[in-house]
Amino acid sequence: MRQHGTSPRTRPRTRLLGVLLLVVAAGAAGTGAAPAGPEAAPTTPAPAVRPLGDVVPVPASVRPGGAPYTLTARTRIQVDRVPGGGADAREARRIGTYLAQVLRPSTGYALPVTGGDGPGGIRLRLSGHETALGEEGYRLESGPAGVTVTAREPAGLFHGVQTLRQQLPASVEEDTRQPGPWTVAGGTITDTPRYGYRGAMLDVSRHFFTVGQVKRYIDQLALYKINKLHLHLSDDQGWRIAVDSWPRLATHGGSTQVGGGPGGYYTKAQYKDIVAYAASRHLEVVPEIDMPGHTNAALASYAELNCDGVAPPLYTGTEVGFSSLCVAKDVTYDFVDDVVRELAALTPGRYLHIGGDEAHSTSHQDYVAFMDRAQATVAKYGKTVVGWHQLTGARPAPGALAQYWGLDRTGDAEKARVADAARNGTGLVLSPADRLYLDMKYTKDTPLGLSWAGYVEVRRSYDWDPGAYLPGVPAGAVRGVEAPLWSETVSTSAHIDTMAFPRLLSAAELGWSPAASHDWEDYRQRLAGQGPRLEALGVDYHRSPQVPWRTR
Ligand code: TNX
Repeated sequence: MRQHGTSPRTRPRTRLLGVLLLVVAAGAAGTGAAPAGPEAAPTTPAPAVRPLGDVVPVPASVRPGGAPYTLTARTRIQVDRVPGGGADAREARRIGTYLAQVLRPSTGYALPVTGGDGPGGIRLRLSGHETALGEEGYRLESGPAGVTVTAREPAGLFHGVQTLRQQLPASVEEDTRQPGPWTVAGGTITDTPRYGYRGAMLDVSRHFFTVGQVKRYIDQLALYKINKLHLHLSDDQGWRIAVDSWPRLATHGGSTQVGGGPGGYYTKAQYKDIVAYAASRHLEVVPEIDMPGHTNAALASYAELNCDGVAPPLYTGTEVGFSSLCVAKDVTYDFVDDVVRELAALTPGRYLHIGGDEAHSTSHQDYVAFMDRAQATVAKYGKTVVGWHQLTGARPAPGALAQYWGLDRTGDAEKARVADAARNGTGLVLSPADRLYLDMKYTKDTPLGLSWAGYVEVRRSYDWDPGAYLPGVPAGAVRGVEAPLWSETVSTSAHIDTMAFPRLLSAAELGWSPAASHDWEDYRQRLAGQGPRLEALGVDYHRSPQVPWRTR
């Protein structure tokens, strides 16, 4: 289930310090955990109970109180029978099994997943009456007899399970048996997300990532309630998805990457495997084919797509803005139709992203004409268009989403164009490059990454409000946030770890938690508590000096 990939696992260096911190944490929790006296053996961590709500993203409502619950060797995971059964019942059961798989290796408990609705133990229940919990919300109730997670929809149960996981000690994430105890503070959490779109983008074009590497990232995203995985499947340097009607896109266009090297592509079966794995973690895949610019890999694969009929060589550099599909040729639209049709058929999600950024070698008139036709094709195959925010300079289709990647310092005219589109019904997903681009260096000393948008340390990634970011945008127009990870300099899972973590958690919290909970001091303390968890998962995150990281 958990894949540790290529990432190095770090081990605690100062066991004693860890014990002291655990004692402090237990005391602060005020949950009645037995205080460890001076006689406590330094190698046995004192019982530590994480205060209720000490999770990322912070829940909408936390009411601590009452005695905690401690898992035992006899704990069962009960999944209530759903009246009428059906797909939701099967999914609830599957979520129970997923939770058991997370908890079994470290606790060493059997944790049988059973039907029934008896009291005690861990209980997962779906209830259609819980309308206030919406599509993704949940309630977690913890007391001495057990922990119950209630939701209206399976997605809510899944998110509630992530909260339960984070309430347990970080060592629960280990894949070998740990001492415990496995205690969840008492009280009630009631939680629903601020935004429905909480995304992460992985650029698999500049460097190719295997199915296993993508699944590893999906598992990491799920822990923080991210619900969209945007895959940037094509760019100048590589085409990464098999298309039956244009096979050379993958076999030729996918045969290299930035800096040379073998590249790669997903077969249709592999892509479906990613989509299914993402769905099992309640993430929707948003596939992107970037058009009409960023298309050198396609142009190199088929000479007829070029205005001059000559295929350029494959490209392994990192410049942008030099390529364009031939807007005047009919064959271009046959190509777009075939690609969108095949990709839409593989993708159960609502969205299809058509890029539209940095089309610097396409005239404005051509750009508008091309985007009109490309958007119509997406609608023809039943999907909702997403485009980079340059789409707002053309004619966004009704219902389209524009992904804003400008900066604080982006000019007023460009921001006003985006705001105009938002007032006219275009939804916005916010990915400001100087806040949420995970490929920006943290500081000048960060070995990987780019810095065209500036340096983005953890506080900068967190300390802004998506609801008040662009002037003149109506509240309902902001659909959420997304953290893109471009991969010009990123080529391994260890690279993903250090660039995405911990900044990805900023996006997760901005997307999920209520605006009123925004507080850097509180956030950095909770973030500090994620350090040991990420370590236990084998995630080699950036040890930002802005965060008072806790050691294990
Ligand atoms: C801008 S933002 C790009 C990408 C680059 C990225 C590097 C956007 C839609 N395009 O092509 O990879 O910057 O940070």
